[in-house]
Amino acid sequence: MNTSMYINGQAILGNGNALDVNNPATLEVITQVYSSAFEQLEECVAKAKQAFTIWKNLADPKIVEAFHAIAEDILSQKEELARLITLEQGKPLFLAQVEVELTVQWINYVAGLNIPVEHYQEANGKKITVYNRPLGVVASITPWNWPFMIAAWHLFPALKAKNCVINKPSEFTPLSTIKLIEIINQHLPAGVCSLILGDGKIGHALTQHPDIQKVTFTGSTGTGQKILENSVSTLKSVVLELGGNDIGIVLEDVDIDQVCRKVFMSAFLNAGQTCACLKRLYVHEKIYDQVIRKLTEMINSQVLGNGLEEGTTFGPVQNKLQFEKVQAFITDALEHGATVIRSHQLLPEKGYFIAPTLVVNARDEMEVVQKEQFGPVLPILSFSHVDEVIKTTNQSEFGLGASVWTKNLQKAEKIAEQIEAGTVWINSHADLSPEAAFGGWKLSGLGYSFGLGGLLQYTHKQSVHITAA
Ligand code: TXE
Repeated sequence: MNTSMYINGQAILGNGNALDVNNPATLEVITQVYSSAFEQLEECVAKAKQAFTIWKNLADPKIVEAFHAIAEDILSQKEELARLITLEQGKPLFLAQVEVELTVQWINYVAGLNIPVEHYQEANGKKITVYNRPLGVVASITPWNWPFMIAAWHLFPALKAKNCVINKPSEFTPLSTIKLIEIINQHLPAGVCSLILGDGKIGHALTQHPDIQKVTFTGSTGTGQKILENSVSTLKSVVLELGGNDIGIVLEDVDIDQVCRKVFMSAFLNAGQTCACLKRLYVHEKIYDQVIRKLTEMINSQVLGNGLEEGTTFGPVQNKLQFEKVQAFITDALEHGATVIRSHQLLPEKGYFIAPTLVVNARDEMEVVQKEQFGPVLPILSFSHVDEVIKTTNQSEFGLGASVWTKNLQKAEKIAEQIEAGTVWINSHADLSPEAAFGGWKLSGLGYSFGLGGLLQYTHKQSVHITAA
């Protein structure tokens, strides 16, 4: 199993301390990876800086060709990659396969984007051309929930804009990212895409480095704030995709069965460990009981287990900290008088398994409603007037996403307009598109990913004013 970091295109082992990589479904140690030593980080940045002098001048068709070749290689290794994702992350194999497929879709989409050039002509004859130039070396810090796909979300736009990139994956799930960087390095020049390994300490050193021009980060709000603080002395720009507490608002006119199926998927996708998951559900009081009944059926139909075993539909939570955090939310809700409905499946003996859980009669002041649970627990509240729910939505410190569920699309669009969040879905949730801007308002983030706007986050503007001599 490859446990190397990548400096200047070379696979080498870290000189720092050894970190266990665990299988969250069995608690077995899969392997150990060695953290990068600080001298290795220095070397990595220096080599990336050197590689940038060549990469920034490469013709775009060559980059496009390389991206398509990388995408093909990934697709041809889909099974092996998906198994690796399941092994370290815990999600069922079919979902890990989807993660690989979506990654390929995203890479091909980014390959097709063109960086625009603007032209202006002034009355006095002066011409102005506005370019989007690459930044230099970009640092990417990725989390453990969708380790393979989120790494690609960071790397490919930055590379397409002709930057060099250094990624640091989560210490909990480095293996699939190592494989991704290995494949990328088979197609790109040395030093263009590098990898360092380790925990937050090496992440901190990377994001603080004076030769890093930009940091792209997906993870917790607290770490995002530290990265932002780190960017001040060198005025680095940042893209921060942070936590959320996405609301779903279900109006009384919906087809309950259909909506519950989709709500279930959007709330419990990846055992609820997705920033854009639906995290609290507000249901009109007239259909509240019916929705609870249907969602109870849905949680009871899940097959919990090791994602590598056939038939598993629901995996464990990825790590111990997250496991304890989610359990604490359930305890708090019970202590505050909520009714908790857990799927009636027996839990596997080992592993960070939490049965999919509904918190019924939840109230706004409960922690599981106020905070991001990032796990398989959905609080469900009832409402009588939608205006109250819009007010509650906007009181949140987060502003990542929200959804409105109704047959009345006109009404839904009016509600969307009032919601303070980067994305509002109508009759779906968490279904992202490579074309549409994705980013959070308030404590959910800074900057945007995806689409041309996401690509341009990895560029500087340069205006060239040309006056005839
Ligand atoms: O995230 P961290 P954690 C949320 C979710 C979860 C919580 C905590 O609510 O419960 O965050 O998860 C690296 N400088 N999300 O503690 O610490 C770290 O090594 C630079 C939302 O695991 O933010 C890892 O690579 N880097 C989310 C990455 O940051 C540092 C996905 C993320 O870890 C660092 C995951 C530092 N000082 C959790 N400290 C989403 N938005 O999708 C840590 N890291």
